[in-house]
Order: sequence, then structure tokens, then C-alpha cells
Amino acid sequence: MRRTQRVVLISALLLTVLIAGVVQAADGKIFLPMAMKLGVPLMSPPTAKPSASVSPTETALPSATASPSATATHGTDGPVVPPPDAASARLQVPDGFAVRMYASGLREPRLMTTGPDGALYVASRRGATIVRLADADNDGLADDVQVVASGLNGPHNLEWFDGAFYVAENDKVSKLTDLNGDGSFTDAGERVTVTSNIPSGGGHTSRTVHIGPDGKLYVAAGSSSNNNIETDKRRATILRFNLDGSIPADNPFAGDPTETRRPVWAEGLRNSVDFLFLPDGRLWADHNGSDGLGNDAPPEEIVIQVERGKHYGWPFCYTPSLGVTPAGTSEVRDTRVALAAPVTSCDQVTPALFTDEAHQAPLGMTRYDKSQFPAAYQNSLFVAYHGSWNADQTPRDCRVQQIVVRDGQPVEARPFLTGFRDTPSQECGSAWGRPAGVAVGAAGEVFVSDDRNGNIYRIVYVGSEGALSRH
Ligand SMILES: [Ca+2]
Ligand SMILES: [Ca+2]
Ligand SMILES: [Ca+2]
Repeated sequence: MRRTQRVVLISALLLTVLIAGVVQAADGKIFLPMAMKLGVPLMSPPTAKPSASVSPTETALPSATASPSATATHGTDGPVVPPPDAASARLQVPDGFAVRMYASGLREPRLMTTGPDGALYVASRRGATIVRLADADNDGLADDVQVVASGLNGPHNLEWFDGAFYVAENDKVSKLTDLNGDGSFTDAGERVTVTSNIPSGGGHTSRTVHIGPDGKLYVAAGSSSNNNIETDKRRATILRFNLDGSIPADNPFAGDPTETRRPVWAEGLRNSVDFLFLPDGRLWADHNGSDGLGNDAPPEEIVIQVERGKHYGWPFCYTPSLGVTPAGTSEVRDTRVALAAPVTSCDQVTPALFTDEAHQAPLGMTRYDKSQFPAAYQNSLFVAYHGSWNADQTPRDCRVQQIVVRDGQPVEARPFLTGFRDTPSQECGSAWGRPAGVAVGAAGEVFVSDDRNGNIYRIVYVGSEGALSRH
């Protein structure tokens, strides 16, 4: 179906739905009954078989601008760059880069990954779905929003491993396997629970799963509070499981008398929203520090090298330095919280490798492991800063930050994608947008999810020649 036809068809459908009345649930979820009845042929990519069992709850939109792809530009031998749009009009990237809207209309997109088919897969938390965003016609715009799994409980991220997606939901890790090969994970037996031995419910509700080089499941679970000692020892940790959900015998606390401590791999992590494994096997996690210690404390621990059985300080201690943590640094007390087992001194906990200004709220992080970007960006981390919300603080910016890594160490932080706020005093909660996830695409582009306005941005390097006109 040509784009213009599709736009007309979708417009007609949306009008019909509006006339029929949009069903809005108490929790704010909006359902489009007409689209659900029709199934998804109008949203299926050209390469995917229609699947009547898929019930889209996303308000799927056609490719963001619906502009004729003939006006898209290519670099000399570089990537396709769609026409200027709302994203390029608003957001800033360094010279030589271009940012465009890749998809829109998603419902709280959070973390993302590139699937085995090269498409971008996004955890849509409020949509309760996993959506697939492919660009089969290579115009730099997602062809459509294809819901490939639905009815999930606050899905926050997913990772592909050994023929399946592992999805972190609020209260469990699920495994999605496309048994019948139709491109979706909604048929009988295609979704199974790997483990529900993770904390559920409130406070920090996001969960994040990655598979380690040891073939184990690692799951980050944040605290239930700002700075209280947790009774559920699975809170404020990174947990580790076998792929079947059982607890590995070599977990540091596998024999602990307190059952909730047995899956713990490392603790004292208030909210490590995302983490990754380096090629050498090291685990690096980000971290959201406590509130209520003022504008500049604690420095946000952007890169924590997480190791077996270690404690990283929260809620007792934090890394006091800014930037690269000097050798020999000890964490310092958050004197609001009395020391308690297992921490009797801040000297016992492990400081971060690298910090940035307080209250920036790093969420998704990724390591740039492709070559589409210049050498100065390769091997860097890109971290989505959600920005601060505290009204009594100077609001921190929401942006994507490049963390330069040199000789295996994070050494410098540089703004990469900015422009979400109208003014420096604006809180990110009321900004135009707010980045949440970052992923490297199959062709070396970088995708950024925006959980405030439901957009996915695509950033490519176009070279210095195209820098002035395209970004
Ligand atoms: Ca496309
Ligand atoms: Ca299937
Ligand atoms: Ca710490």
C-alpha cells in the first residue's frame, strides 16, 4: 500500500473511531475499538504476514511526516536523511549529525533494542506492549508501528538472546518466542514467565533485564523509597538468575538465610535503570541518586562498575567527586540514614567510576559499537538523562549525553542531543520531550525514545558537508 493511500485509510479509520467514541479506561489508556476489530493489516509492514491475533493498543501513526520519500536526501555515500521535521526543528545534535523523527504516537516508549531482523523493538510501558519499528523501504522513517506483544505489565526493556526476547515487566521477566514464525509473540505458548522472583509494585517500578556473557539473566530493580533501608533485599540491586529463573549456585548470597537476598548479585544501587556488558565482560550500570540533599548532591553516578557481591553505597553513602572518580576516593555519608548491616563504614562500599551533575536521572544507556559515527564517538556510551523534577531544585536538563570512554575508562561527558526544554529553568516534566532510551541501530544510527511525547528519534552522521543544512 502506498503511503498516501495508507494515510487516507488511517485518517478515515480514525475519524470513524472518533465518531464512534474513543474508549478511555480509568487509567488513561485509550483504546481504538475499530482498529482492534479490524486486526492489523493496515499496520503490518510489507514483509510481515498479517496476524489477526495482534491487538494494537498503540495509537499507531504512519511514518511521522508522511512526506514524499523522494525529497529525502542521501549523503555522498551516507545514510538516508528524511526531510526536516518537528524533531530537526527543535533538537540539536553536534555538527555533522542529523536528527529526525523515526516514529511517533507511542505510549511511553522506554528502552529499546535492535532485533535479529534488524528492526527496532521498543518497550511501550503505558501501552503494555512491545512494538516493532522496521524501515523496510529504507526512507529513514519507521514504516509503521507493529504491536508484536501486548498485555504486558509495565514492560520496560527487552533483549534478544538465543532465539527469544527476554522482557522485563514490573513483576516478572517473560520470554517471548515466535514459535509459528509469524513475526509476533501472541500465539499460544509464545510467552512464558521466566521468573517472578523480583520485587513488584511501587516506588521505582521499572525493571531492566540483560543477558551476561556468562549466559545468566541480570535484572535491575530499584528501591521502593528515596532513602529507606529496604526490607525486601531484592530492592535496590542487580539480581542474577539462570535462564530458567532458578538461582545460580555461585551467586554471592545463594545460601543467605534471608530468601530475598539469594538472587542478589550486587546491592546498594538505588535505581540502576540500565546497564550493559562491555566486550571484556565488565558490567557497567548507571544510577539515580537520592533526592533531598540539595541541588548538587549526590553527584549522579553515571557509570558504576558492578561486581559480584559488592555494595555500592545507597542509602548510606555516595560518591562525592564530579567526573572521573580519583583513585583512592571513598564514598561519603548521607547522614540522614544511620549505617546498618552490611555497611558499617563508607570505606566498605565501592564508588562509581564516573559521575555527572546531581539529579540528571540517567535512564537508558548503550555503547556505540558501530562505525557509522566518527571515531570520536565510537566506543562511547550514550546515556538518556531524564532530567530532574524537584521543584525546589534548579532543574537539570533532559538530554542524551555522550560519555567518552578511553583506555577502558569513562573520562568525559558531552551533550549529544539537546533542546527538549524551552528555558533552562523549565522542568523536564513539562518540557517538549524527555529522552528515556537509547539504542544503536543495525546500520549504526542511534535511536532515542521519548517517553513524554511518544516519539522515537533517529540520529545519523552525515558529515561536515551536510552539517549546516541538515541538522
Ligand atoms: Ca520506512
Ligand atoms: Ca507468533
Ligand atoms: Ca554509590
